[in-house]
Amino acid sequence: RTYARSQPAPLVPERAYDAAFGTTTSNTYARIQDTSATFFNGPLSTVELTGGGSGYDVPPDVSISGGGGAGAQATATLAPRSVGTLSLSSGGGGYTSVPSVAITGGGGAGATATAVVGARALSGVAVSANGSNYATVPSVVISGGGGSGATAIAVVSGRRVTSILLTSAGSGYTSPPTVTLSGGGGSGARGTAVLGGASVTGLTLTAPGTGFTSPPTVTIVGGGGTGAAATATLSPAAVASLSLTSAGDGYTASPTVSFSGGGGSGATALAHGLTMTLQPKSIVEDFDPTFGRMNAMLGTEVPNTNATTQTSIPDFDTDPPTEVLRGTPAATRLGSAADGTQIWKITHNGVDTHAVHWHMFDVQVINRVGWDGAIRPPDPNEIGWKDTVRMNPLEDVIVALRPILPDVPFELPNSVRPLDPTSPLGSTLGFHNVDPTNQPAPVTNKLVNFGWEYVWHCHLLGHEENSMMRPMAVAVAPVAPTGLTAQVVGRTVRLLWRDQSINETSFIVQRARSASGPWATITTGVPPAAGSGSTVNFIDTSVASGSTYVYRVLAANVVGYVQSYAAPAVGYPTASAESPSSGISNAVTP
Ligand SMILES: [Cu+2]
Repeated sequence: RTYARSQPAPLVPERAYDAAFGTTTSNTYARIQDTSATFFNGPLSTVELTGGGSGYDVPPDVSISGGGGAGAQATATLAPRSVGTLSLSSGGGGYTSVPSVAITGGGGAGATATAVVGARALSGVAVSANGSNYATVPSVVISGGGGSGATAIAVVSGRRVTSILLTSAGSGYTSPPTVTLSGGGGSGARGTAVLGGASVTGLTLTAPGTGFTSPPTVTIVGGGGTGAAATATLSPAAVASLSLTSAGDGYTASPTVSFSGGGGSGATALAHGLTMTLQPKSIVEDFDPTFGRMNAMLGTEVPNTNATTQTSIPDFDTDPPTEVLRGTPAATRLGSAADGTQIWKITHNGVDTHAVHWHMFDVQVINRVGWDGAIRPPDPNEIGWKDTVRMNPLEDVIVALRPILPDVPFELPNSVRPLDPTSPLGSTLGFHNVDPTNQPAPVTNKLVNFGWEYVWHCHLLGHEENSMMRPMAVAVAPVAPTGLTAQVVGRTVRLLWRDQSINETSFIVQRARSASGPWATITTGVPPAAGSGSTVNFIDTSVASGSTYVYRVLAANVVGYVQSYAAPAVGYPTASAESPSSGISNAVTP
């Protein structure tokens, strides 16, 4: 136990390892049909909305608690919505006809509304006929038109009615009332009531529209008036999505995700830890065609195949590497999918038990699962880091593994060699010519970058000496380039930098409009320099005039058999490790 606790914690948390490593975890056994594994071992990877709930006016707050960790945060987004209500904030005035209502913006469309204009007062009474013979002022009666209270007096001059003065405007008129003049000894005078402007008293939503993510703008125009204004409120909605804004750390079990506020209820969610693909590998037992003896080989496995498709793809030791990894120094646990760790699911299509060994790897047995589906935890003597694991017939073994990168006081070069060192370059003899997806993919003997070249093999001599051994290519990040300068030359920008690495396979040039990014990759294909210390240049011809560009450069190390194939073949896998970026340099084009 003391020894175990001096080691890095298990890659994949599992109860069987708790006593040895002082951890408290739940099991993460892989089943026979699994193609990926999910577990909690630090940060969260995603939060999954399992129920949207209903009635939310604004996105609810999301809280993540428990599970042994802290710091994870998420935000909720509501589903696109309809307009629920319109609220008149000002009726304005002076409307002599019904104005139109426009509902715009907010990400949606299709919402329509009509305005309701209030009842009106009179603005005046016009004399439409003066009449004659008025000895005294006639009386004026205003009636009808739906309203009441309007009063007026007539003005007589030269025995004619020359004007009618409104003494009270009344209210509630929806159409012009009738004006009647009587008395005063004369006849023939007539008046016409003129309605005044009104305010908007209401809005009627005639279609709620769809797709609104924020309240749209309501505009009231026309109708002769001014000043009417309104706001829209969206209808309540369900939570439509969640975004993990901070992954937190320290989670060893699923935390609780809860929702509060926002006016609604019922939203539910699950937090997920890390999910990693199980890399399908196989042990195949064929027959040697020359001597008829059994010939065990390592290879890959096509997942989810059926009875009519071969599932195992055996590989010679000279076939292109199918085990390629990113090397990450000082990885202490499987905290992210990019830290160089892989999980292999090795299925054993045969009858012998093999002692399979990985050179320079930390290997953790997660579990075994028989072809009958029975899950078998690691044996007591398998708790801890291993580099050799027993492979039983008709059983899958699931292991997490990562390459050990020893600290060395100098940079190590890549292993670049012919696939088959016993054959001339250009030879096409002696390869299986099948890629890991089981598609034909012809191979030519050529120089291949194996990076830091490790192997895995059976430890039984009769097997390993008969090709039950495969190379593994580990990509180790180069040293970052230095001394980047960017210089405007004519209509281009010329970059110069100093190579500091002996294991780069290319340089990556990235460009941004400011030092804080975002960075766009201009090219991944600047050829490597010979040795380290030499100057490398690249000319960026895709620049506009009058612009500021910020540049940085990275060195990349790509391992594996690099070759493109026509679909459906996907070819052989490669892995890339990039250096940190160089310093930045600016150029301002004229
Ligand atoms: Cu063996």
